[in-house]
Amino acid sequence: MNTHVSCRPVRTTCPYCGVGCGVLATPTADGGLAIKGDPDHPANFGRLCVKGMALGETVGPAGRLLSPRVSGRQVEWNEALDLVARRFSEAIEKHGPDAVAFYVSGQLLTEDYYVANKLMKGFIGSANIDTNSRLCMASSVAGHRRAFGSDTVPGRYEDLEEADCVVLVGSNLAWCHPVLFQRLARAREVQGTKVIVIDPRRTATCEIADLHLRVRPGADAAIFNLLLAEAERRGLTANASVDGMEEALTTARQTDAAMTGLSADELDRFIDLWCASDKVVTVYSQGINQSDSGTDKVNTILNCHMATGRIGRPGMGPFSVTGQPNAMGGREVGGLANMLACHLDIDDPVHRQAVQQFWNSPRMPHAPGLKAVDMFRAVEDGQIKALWIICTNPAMSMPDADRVARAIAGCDFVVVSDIMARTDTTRLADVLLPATGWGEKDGTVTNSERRISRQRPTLVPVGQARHDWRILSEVAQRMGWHDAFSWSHPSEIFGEYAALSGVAGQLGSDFDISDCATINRSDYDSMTPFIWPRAGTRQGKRFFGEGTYHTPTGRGRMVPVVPRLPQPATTDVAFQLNTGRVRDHWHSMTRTGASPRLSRHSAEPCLEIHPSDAESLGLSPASLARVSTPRGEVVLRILTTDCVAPGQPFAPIHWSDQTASSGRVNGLTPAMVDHLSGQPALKSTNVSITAFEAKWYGYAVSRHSIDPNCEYWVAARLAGGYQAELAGLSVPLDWTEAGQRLFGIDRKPIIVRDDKRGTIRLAFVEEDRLIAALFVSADPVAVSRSHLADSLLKDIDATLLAGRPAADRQDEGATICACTGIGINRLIAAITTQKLLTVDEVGEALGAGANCGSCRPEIKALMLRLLTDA
Ligand SMILES: Nc1nc2c(c(=O)[nH]1)N[C@H]1C(S)=C(S)[C@@H](COP(=O)(O)OP(=O)(O)OC[C@H]3O[C@@H](n4cnc5c(=O)[nH]c(N)nc54)[C@H](O)[C@@H]3O)O[C@H]1N2
Ligand SMILES: Nc1nc2c(c(=O)[nH]1)N[C@H]1C(S)=C(S)[C@@H](COP(=O)(O)OP(=O)(O)OC[C@H]3O[C@@H](n4cnc5c(=O)[nH]c(N)nc54)[C@H](O)[C@@H]3O)O[C@H]1N2
Ligand code: SF4
Ligand SMILES: [Mo]
Repeated sequence: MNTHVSCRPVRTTCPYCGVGCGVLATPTADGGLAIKGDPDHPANFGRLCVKGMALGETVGPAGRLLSPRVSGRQVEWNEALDLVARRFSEAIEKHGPDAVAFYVSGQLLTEDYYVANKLMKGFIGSANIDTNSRLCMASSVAGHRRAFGSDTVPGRYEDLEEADCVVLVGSNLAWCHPVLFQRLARAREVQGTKVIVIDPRRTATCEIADLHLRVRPGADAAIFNLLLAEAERRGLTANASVDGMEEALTTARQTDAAMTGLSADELDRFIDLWCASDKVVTVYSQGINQSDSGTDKVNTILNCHMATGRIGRPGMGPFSVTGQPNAMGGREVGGLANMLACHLDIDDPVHRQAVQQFWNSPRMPHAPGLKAVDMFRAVEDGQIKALWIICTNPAMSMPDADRVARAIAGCDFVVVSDIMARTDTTRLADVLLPATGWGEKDGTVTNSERRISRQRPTLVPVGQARHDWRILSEVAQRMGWHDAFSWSHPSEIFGEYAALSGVAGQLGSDFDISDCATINRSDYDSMTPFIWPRAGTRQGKRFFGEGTYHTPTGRGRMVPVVPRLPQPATTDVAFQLNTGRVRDHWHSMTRTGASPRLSRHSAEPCLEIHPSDAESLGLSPASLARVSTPRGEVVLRILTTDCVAPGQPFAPIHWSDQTASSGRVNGLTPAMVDHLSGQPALKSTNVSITAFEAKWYGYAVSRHSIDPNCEYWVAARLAGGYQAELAGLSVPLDWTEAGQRLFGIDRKPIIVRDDKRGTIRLAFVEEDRLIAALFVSADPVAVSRSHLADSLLKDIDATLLAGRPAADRQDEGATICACTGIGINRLIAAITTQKLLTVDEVGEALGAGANCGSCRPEIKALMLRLLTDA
């Protein structure tokens, strides 16, 4: 169990999304953490979303990797580190520096990232270090560099509050950047900001939209081309400080509006609103970046802002919001295979030499290294002999993930550093190294608005876990580079990095934080969040507002873009599968999956599909479907909804082999990339869908973990236990035995059969307490999940086998407010009987939506639905 470092609240930063909220974490007597938003942090001013609020539930020792392992055997650190250093050195000696690779993560701290980059680029002498940001931010990076001459995000959060119009394109801000969304929603309430959402799906973000454009998937570039041409016609581009305007305009004028799938009226409204608002911010995210023409799409957005001068001043600008807590820090520190540290250019010999000199390093690569998709291809081809994966789970998050998993499994030597013992990737490692996790780690991160904040430790590392920077340094030292990796505290690494940024600044880089170069440990410890460049330093406060860019001419570069649509679906593969995130889970769920609170909102991977598609496929709601491509297959629960358009189903990315029998959607996606950025197209995969012919469906709850061995299962945490959704292709001969095996229990269950309805219910009871229960039915099991979950905590009552609460007890239904556990049924009852009219009134009456606010868009949508149904 974790023990305390201190009992006072510690100021730290949330480890999830790129909003980068400040957190006050106070160790509790039971070794956990009490969590509150930091009222003084300028990203969130005290607010936290439900994921941040639940951090205390995710820091326990359960499932953590506690000691180094070699081929599954627990070993001492020295043995593991010696082995890693030796195998990397041998591979380099025999096959050259490009025979090894690091695949790292935007969830590393800047200090970790700096050390990994220094080791690979400066000392091993290869640029084969790439990061999961390739799957996330690479198209934005490439677009920025083309347009601005540097990867600089000019926006700030307050711009969303100061704008007259905010466009959210390919961004589900309500679920993926919830606190920033709340800031926007508040500004809209106060000053009537116009909000436009461009997304083929109707998402929770649309709850605050004045206009929702259901763009044809992939057609965004066409919209921004049409906008550019019209802005010019209206005389808005007269004072642009750009090169290449004519070419961009000529191409833009040729755009066929029909391509967007939108009506002339919708397009007019969008263009009118955008052109009428001097202060306009265009926020974009994965619906733009994750495309095989993502960089071009980014540039169509940047074109509009640069051409109209709507950039770099309060309330205006293009704003690529970063996904991971340190996606931005990783870009600054040069974590991508085609970048050097501090926004320097790996293709520029002067830059390379300056960095080499600063590092006093033996060698430097002369060219960019392998980008993620190519890196795993090189692993597959046997070109990479030693691979180190740190803080990311590529066997589930890379496109064509099964192929990536096979490539990793076939690699000569694979090291994985993770905080958890079992993930889809750790199971493929030769050497497993236990890293410290959030709450234990110590360093800095940069959020979407370029604000550098501290993550501070509150807990003592579990087991033998070590910091990622330290593990990397210890390997580097064993490879013979003692002095260059001899830090004893992250403040020393940060200081060195800041000093390097001064060298970069001399070469014209905008990333210059050299005022921190002499930082000492106590200043580092008391560092308050700051946006670079700091006011008063050489660079001033805002980028590009004066019309000066980082290009050789000092003018912005417009890029002509011919919009391209993804490959259309065919009769064989009739559906374009969209993928993305759910509200309360984070990526492969290694952390959020541990929290009962976060597991309530979506406990199962669902295929959101239009009712007309489901009907034509003969799929009834809540049944199961096989979704397949030539690469693989997943089985998902059918959720019929008109939030998705016909032909465009949506599936979440979060389920891995650890949490579901076959929920890993990247088994389906192709490794097709944008040729400029190397970012894969993860948002549109042509798939076919057929019924999964389940002979039985089951739902299980248990105080102890559940061990399913049927064809379909999805497991989740509950308060006080576990649950599993189940289904099988053949019916077990003996349900008692099947139940006993499922729960690992020998005793006999109470069994209730209803042959007419085809249902069987088993309850395992111990001294009047429910230990486990299994509900089986020929159709999707219709029992109240929330009631059964609650009954785990309470004494069994006679209603249990009915699977729903007694008449005098409320059945919550699906959880909406994860903080209070309030479900849809209680909300409906309260809204209708108490005649509640606003989300705030619901908050006052029930408490729902009044805490972290993550569920406010859903409560609002529910109220609207009740109003229209009434
Ligand atoms: N709850 C939660 N929050 C997260 C994360 C998480 O795992 N869980 N992860 C974080 C990370 S790393 C990232 S990168 C961000 C991602 O944040 P977002 O990019 O906002 O999230 P996604 O759900 O991936 O996709 C956004 C939207 O793009 C839409 N889209 C798909 N195709 C198109 C298209 O052709 N055009 C347009 N305009 N839209 C399209 C999808 O329908 C989806 O609603 O979220 C961060 N925040
Ligand atoms: N189809 C589809 N695929 C996608 C996306 C999509 O929208 N659609 N989105 C893509 C995007 S934007 C992203 S960012 C990726 C994310 O994909 P991944 O980065 O692969 O997902 P995570 O689950 O966050 O993996 C992080 C791993 O690091 C471990 N970890 C956590 N903290 C630490 C630490 O401090 N140190 C170490 N060493 N390990 C730690 C966790 O246990 C976990 O195993 O997925 C991408 N894949
Ligand atoms: S919005 Fe939520 S997940 Fe993102 S940093 Fe803030 S609390 Fe964490
Ligand atoms: Mo991401």
